[in-house]
Amino acid sequence: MGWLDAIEGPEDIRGLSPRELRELADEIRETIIDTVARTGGHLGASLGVVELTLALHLEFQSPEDKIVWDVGHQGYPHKLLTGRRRVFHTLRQPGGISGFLRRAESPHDAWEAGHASTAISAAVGFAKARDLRGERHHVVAVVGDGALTGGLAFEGLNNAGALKSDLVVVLNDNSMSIAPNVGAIHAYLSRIRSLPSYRSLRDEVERALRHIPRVGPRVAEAVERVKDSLKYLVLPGMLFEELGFTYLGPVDGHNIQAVREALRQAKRVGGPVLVHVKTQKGRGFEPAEKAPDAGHSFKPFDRATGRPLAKPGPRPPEYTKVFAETLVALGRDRPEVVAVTAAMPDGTGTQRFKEAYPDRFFDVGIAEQHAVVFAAGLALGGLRPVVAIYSTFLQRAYDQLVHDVGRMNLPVVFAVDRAGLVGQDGDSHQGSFDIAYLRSIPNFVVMQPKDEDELRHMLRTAIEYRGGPVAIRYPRGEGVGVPLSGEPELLPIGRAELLRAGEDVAILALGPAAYRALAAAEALAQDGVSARVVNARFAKPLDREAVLAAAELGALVTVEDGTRLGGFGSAVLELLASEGRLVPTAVLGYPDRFIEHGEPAAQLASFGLDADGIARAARSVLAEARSRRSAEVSAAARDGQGGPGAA
Ligand SMILES: Cc1ncc(C[n+]2csc(CCOP(=O)(O)OP(=O)(O)O)c2C)c(N)n1
Repeated sequence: MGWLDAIEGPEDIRGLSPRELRELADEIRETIIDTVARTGGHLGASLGVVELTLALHLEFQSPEDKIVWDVGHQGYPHKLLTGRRRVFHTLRQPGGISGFLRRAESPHDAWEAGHASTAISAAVGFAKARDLRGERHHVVAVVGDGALTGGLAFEGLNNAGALKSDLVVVLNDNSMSIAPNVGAIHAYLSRIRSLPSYRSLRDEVERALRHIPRVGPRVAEAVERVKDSLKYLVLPGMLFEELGFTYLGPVDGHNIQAVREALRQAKRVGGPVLVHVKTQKGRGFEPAEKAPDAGHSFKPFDRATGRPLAKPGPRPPEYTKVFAETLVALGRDRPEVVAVTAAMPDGTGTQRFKEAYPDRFFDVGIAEQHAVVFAAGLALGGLRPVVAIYSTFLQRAYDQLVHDVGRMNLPVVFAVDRAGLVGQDGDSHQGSFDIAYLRSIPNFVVMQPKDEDELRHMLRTAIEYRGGPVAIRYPRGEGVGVPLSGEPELLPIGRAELLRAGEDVAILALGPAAYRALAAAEALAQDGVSARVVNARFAKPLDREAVLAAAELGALVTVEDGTRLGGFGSAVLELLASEGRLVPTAVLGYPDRFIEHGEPAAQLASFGLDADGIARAARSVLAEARSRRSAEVSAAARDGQGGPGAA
């Protein structure tokens, strides 16, 4: 029995001695490592904040005080301390607790995220609401140095400095985003990381001076003035001071007492205060500490070695890998091709492009908006940017897609990875919306390959297309296992591919759903139903001829791995409606709700998007079409009997 077993909530850690707290920290680490070895998850970030989390819960009284975690992937120690110890083994499992913070899980989860850089803005909102309602609790945002590369974080800092409400921002600086952090702010933080803590020394002097009666305050003011002129030379954190924050630090984030002292000081100072805490990502688990991403995210692994548990047999390559290799190959004799990532060189596979062509690769940090506008500039400057961003994170750059790329009709290629269900990361990360949000922008071509080989063709097609922006969406994980053909081919824009002839019902599928549609057609054939299967390839422009020809059969099913609202099926219905050719149609896609974490195959089945579901939908539209037809026939017969020409 350890300390952790007795902890039901943060109040239970308050009586522990410094030594006991350190032992508790060790137990928290062990529990996290053991659990993530089985479940997979965000190990590195959580291991890095164990002591920081303890210090926060010791100095702040959650849930009255609001602790606002950025991203939320570092929330495992927080979960263990706030009543979720017994269910922690269900982390990220279907029906289990989330890998991020969830308001529905605990009153201690003041905020929920998944995307980076939101915490400061949210905390400023919490602080202002508190002030206006005359409440007195503390508000503290915890934000990583990676998240600080996101423009939104600076919008929050800027506003906080102006509003001047009491607010503590803890900068959890581990020098890492997922990959090593990038950019000028990172270089700045690295410089001040190495400086001794300045603030405490200065404050001690000031406090001592103020205690000398009469002369004290005046001398302190003079010291303040001297400090103002000197601080440009010596004070760490000037950037934050200029933004209206009091800067405290840097503090060793693995020393609970030191962090507590800094947090206490922050509460005393009042106004917006930034506490700069230095931590080590992956701390306490050697395979994480040594990993190039400091163990950001682990699949289930062998506890002893940290190595991923091997999957049996050879597996098809992941879409990301095929994209990355094709991009490198296409870049070889196309010097104008450049690659852009927003802090995800490994996740998007663009790291390979970096290795092949270091000068033509750009990691801009967690800055999707900048990535898109930067690419617009690159395109106008004569280059051919390929911007690889996950579907969910590209949402952040929506105005840039519309205003800066679509409107000027610029030839930027968007490689929209993780389009569709993503599994354990859950609702903040599902790639549900990109078809809907991209196809509504004029000038965009939006396509999705049915398999990893077609991805190669689409990438070449997109890079050689001169007509405007192109988005290629493809899912997380393995391809379908088709052989990769020779040279990538050029595909005709806006042309679908007939995969199976059929006369009773047509299934129009976008992406790998085409294979499920083929399996459905096979099952339908057993029942004597002849189903046509079309690989749509394009959500925009639609293959008008193929869609109208499909409608001729009188019964249609559309299938896509994305929300039903405003997606590919909607596009088909819009076309049919505008041509006056609507027929019974089942639009299969994700339901209109945020989709929790889960096992994608099971989720697809529950949405009726697996082969069985597609076959069911086909039978039902066919039945509807037949009953309509027979109703029409009987109506015509009735009309015929009563009509003037009746025999
Ligand atoms: C808008 C957005 N883009 C990309 C990501 C992917 N992502 C998740 S965590 C992370 C790194 C965050 O770095 P930092 O804030 O320093 O936290 P750390 O993991 O180092 O603790 C990134 C890029 C994201 N969550 N949100």
